[in-house]
Amino acid sequence: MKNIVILISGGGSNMAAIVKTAQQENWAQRHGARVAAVLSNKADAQGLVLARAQGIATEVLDHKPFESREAFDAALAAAIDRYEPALVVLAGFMRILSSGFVAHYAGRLVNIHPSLLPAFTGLHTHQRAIDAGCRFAGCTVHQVTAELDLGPIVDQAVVPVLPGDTADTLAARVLTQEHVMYPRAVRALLQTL
Ligand code: NHR
Ligand code: GAR
Repeated sequence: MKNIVILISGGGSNMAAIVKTAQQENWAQRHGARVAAVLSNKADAQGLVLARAQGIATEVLDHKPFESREAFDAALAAAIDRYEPALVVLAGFMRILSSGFVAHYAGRLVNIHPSLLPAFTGLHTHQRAIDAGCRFAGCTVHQVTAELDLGPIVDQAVVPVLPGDTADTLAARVLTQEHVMYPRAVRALLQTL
């Protein structure tokens, strides 16, 4: 079985979209793949509730008690590796990962980022796209490398920026596209692994 481990920090709607698609399309039978675990650095991440309700293993690893980023990343990698993952999926995971962590998962670590990369790497992408006067925004699935948000692009989706948009209304429009694109991208990646 190809195990997928998903890392979240918050709502987990992208994680839920992947889990739902995996069930609907019967990835276990058709692709020999399953979502084996959902890990969060936040104990109160809403996505954990959703994952538990689906019978998926969940773990919380709070980054705050660790004395360095590297120490947290080493503990996180140890937790992930217990599931022997074919693919590690960042879905609203909010901690920057050190180069050692990224190297350990080279070629099997992906992220979804809420902008049309390489525009607007980092945080607060929607407000920055509005402030820049962008007519279009969107989201990008990319391989994770040590360079933040600049790994090879796997797929993108575009949405219009509409008059009167706020960061929240634009984020909601982008998020609906994320939910379509990310399960599709994960399925395509699984077939290459
Ligand atoms: N790590 C590496 N090495 N490379 C990438 O491309 C990564 C990554 C870790 C996360 C997701 C990314 C996004 O899609 C991601 C891509 C968090 C931050 C951030 O500044 C930036 C980008 C992303 C995720 N995090 C702060 C930090 O100090 C904490 C912010 C918070 O807790 O709210 O880690 O946008
Ligand atoms: C998504 O829009 C995702 O692209 C973005 O956060 C949201 C998470 O939603 N990711 C980042 O900003 C990573 N820094 P979700 O938890 O409901 O999937």
